[in-house]
Amino acid sequence: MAEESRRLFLALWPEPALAERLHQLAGEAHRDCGGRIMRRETLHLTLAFIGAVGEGRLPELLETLGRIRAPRFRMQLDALGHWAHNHILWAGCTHAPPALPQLAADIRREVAAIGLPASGPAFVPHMTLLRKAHAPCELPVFDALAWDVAEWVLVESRLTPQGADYQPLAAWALG
Ligand code: 3AM
Repeated sequence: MAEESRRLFLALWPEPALAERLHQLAGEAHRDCGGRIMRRETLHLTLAFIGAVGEGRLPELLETLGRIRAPRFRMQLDALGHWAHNHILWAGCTHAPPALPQLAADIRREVAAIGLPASGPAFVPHMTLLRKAHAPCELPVFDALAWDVAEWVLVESRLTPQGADYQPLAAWALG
């Protein structure tokens, strides 16, 4: 019988209060750009997308990721943007703290080192708020949202007719 596989990625997951604020922003942007509003509980910042991983490789992946050491950091979500190529309306930061791309690079390197595809486009930190969104005429103005990042998570993505359903599988604290 074929081995079960899981569709995996690594991400930062906001606390409910921050997710709520981002969800409100998504609603404001939606008035102008339309598209599909991401559900509050699915909002995240992807660090690396791995894709299908066979069950048998999970222990090795967990052990490898668990060896990564990285500092806590604070991020200011102070920007909204729209990408024409994939019709995403996103929230991000004008100046990402260096620890953020460093964490993403460390993860991608370690995942690649055990022969898994830590692929995806070059790392551009963003949180998808709307999909299939038109280019905005005018983006909502908002006060920067501070995010004290204390952990990162391994998440399973299950594709359903209602959209992706995300299940956290493991979390690692930042030092
Ligand atoms: O964080 P965002 O919303 O930009 O689009 C998927 C989502 O990105 C992306 O991984 C994130 C969590 O699902 N994703 C899905 N399939 C992908 C692939 N084959 C992918 N990223 C790269 N390659």
